[in-house]
Amino acid sequence: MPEIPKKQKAQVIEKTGGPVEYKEIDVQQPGPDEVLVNIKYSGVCHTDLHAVNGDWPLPTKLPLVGGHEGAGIVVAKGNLVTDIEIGDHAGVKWINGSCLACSFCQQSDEPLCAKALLSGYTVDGTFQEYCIAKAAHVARLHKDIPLDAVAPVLCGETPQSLRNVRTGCGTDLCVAGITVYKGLKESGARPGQTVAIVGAGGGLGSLAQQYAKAMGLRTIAIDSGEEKKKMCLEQLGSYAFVDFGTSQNVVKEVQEATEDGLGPHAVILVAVNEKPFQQAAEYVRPRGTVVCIGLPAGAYLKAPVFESVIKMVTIKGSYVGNRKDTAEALDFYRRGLIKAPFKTVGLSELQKVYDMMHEGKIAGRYVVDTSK
Ligand code: 8ID
Ligand code: ZN
Ligand code: ZN
Repeated sequence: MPEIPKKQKAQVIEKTGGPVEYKEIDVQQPGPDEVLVNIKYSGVCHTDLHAVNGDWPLPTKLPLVGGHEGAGIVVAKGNLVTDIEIGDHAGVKWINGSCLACSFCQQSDEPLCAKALLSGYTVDGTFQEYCIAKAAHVARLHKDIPLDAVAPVLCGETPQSLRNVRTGCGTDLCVAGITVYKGLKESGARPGQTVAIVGAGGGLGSLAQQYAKAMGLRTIAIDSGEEKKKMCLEQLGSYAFVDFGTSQNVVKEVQEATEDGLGPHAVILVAVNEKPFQQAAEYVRPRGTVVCIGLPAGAYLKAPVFESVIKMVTIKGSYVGNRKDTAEALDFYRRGLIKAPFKTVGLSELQKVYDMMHEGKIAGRYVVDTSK
């Protein structure tokens, strides 16, 4: 049996608006249907920053330990848990648990469950060394996804350490991949078709390009700045980049980037800004689908009725993924198809990551090492 300490380090939000505080808290015991996961690495998602800022019309628990993209090792389990063992590798994701009995859960739409527990939002999440999750919902990470081998080059505590880049995909990142994989499936785009990824330079966007490529889709990346452009075109497989910061006409440029000028077959919106949500229906191809995933604060969808009707456009939301989507998304990673750039820092440096994220300065994803 692994030794479980009574105390651990965690990043805690005491009040909405932050800041996060790096401090010592108690390690919790798992309930009968739960596991305790020793989190090794956790991805930092813009959702975590929305939680700190209180951006959404859904209150968080307080005090709160954020984080929902954690990868680690099961160290304890409740007596009802039979299909996951101590020592198994597991991922703690946004849907921490659900009732498994309501009409949505029965049909594998557990993200829609009214009783769903949300990691790092309504229950404590992965920005701590030991995290609790419902056993039914933890992602099963195959042992041939070695947690240590995906561990990025360990960094010091100086700001320079924030520049250590490693390309690959930690298991933590693949937990983030579920959302974009699901969104691509929801788009209905078929191999050979073109998908615009809006917010392509961010965490979800960079994974979306890799999943799209693995699914046989062609991608147009939309974001801003030279660093993100280079990453999208040279590392992530997009064949075109539209810079929303310098473009005189994003709608026109996106359409012109498609072979026949009619626009992409689908649009995956992962930006944290309202404007692109209002442009997508204009440049999507007739019969095309706009999939909304990003959750900018207080934003509204707006689309021209005339064009949406005569182009027969579909506009829909997509919210994380179910347990099967999780297993499928992880399988893409296991087969070596998903490589998105990320940088690793200690959990103690989380506030710095949030500050950079707030300024839109992060190309790809940051991952925190809970031991530092
Ligand atoms: O299930 C879901 N629907 C789900 C799951 C996980 C995350 C939704 N999300 C939401 C997050 O809460 C967040 O609102 O997806 C959004 C994106 O999360 P992220 O990828 O973690 O954010 P990021 O790394 O900050 O990337 C956002 C990118 O958007 C770009 C930025 O430059 C950045 O690279 N962007 C912005 I801000 N405005 C843009 C614009 N007008 C834009 N890109 C294109 N056009
Ligand atoms: Zn996330
Ligand atoms: Zn339910």
